[in-house]
Amino acid sequence: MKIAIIGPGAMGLFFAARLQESGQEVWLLDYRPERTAHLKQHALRLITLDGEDRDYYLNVVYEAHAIGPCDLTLVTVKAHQTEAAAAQLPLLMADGGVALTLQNGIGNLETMAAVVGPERLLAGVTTLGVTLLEIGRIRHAGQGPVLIGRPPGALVTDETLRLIVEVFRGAGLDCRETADIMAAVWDKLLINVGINSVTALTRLRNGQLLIAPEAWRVASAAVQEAWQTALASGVKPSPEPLSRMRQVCQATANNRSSMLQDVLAKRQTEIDAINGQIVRLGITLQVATPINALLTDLIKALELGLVSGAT
Ligand code: KPL
Repeated sequence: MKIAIIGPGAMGLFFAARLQESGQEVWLLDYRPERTAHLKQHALRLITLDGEDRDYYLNVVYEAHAIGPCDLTLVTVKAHQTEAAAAQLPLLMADGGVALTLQNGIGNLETMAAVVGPERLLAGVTTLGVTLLEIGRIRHAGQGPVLIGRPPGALVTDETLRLIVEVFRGAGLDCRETADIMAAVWDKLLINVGINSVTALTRLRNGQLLIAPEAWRVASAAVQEAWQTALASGVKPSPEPLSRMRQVCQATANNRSSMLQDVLAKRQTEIDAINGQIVRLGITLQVATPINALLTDLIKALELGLVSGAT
């Protein structure tokens, strides 16, 4: 299968390495020329879960034209870069080709659908842990399934969906098809709503949220608001989001959330696609979301002082 991956962050690089290793033709599309040049000249180093170093020579390009039509296009950019990534889709998606978003937050599908329509889109969610150590160096930090499914409006056939799931499995990943991908997207969103902004503001690691009652209270209140918003919008996430958040904090105790990593690296965060989307939906659906509004404002204020240039 010919696969394009837009976004060589930690996840994009990880999927590129594993899919290429399993025999797929993989192309990475980068939007930063200096990083493209680095990745072209140097091998990607992946530190495996066992602490082993593995090197991969990847096909990295700066222009979608150089890739041409693909069977599958993975979108792994940060949420605020989705619009730019979506603009590349018409060049990358072959007739009958499919695009799969594996991103945090909500709103990414709508941005992609505005360019190529919803019919050939798939959504995915993963709790795989991958950390970007520096350009060209990533660490596989935790196992987790990759769930893939058809969002509303998608007309991707069963055969194509199964083939894509098999391609991920062929790369040694625990990939599963799910009938209600929007519930899975919201399950992850509810966790991110609670953990990401609060850890980014307090600089706590995920596990430390469990021993900081004030921080836990704020995170829980944000999740409760998001849960009400989900129900009002007709989505059916799994019950007991707070106990799931607790489990994720335990399972990833030593990790810094992706938003805390963004703040520490002075990068723009995904606050708009996470707590910000809850606030927007809350306004439309008349659900009060004051804690999410406050967290969004605080992170944006923090970004103003931190983000100095392009991310
Ligand atoms: O997805 C995550 C993130 O950091 O974005 C969690 C699940 C919170 C793990 O750190």
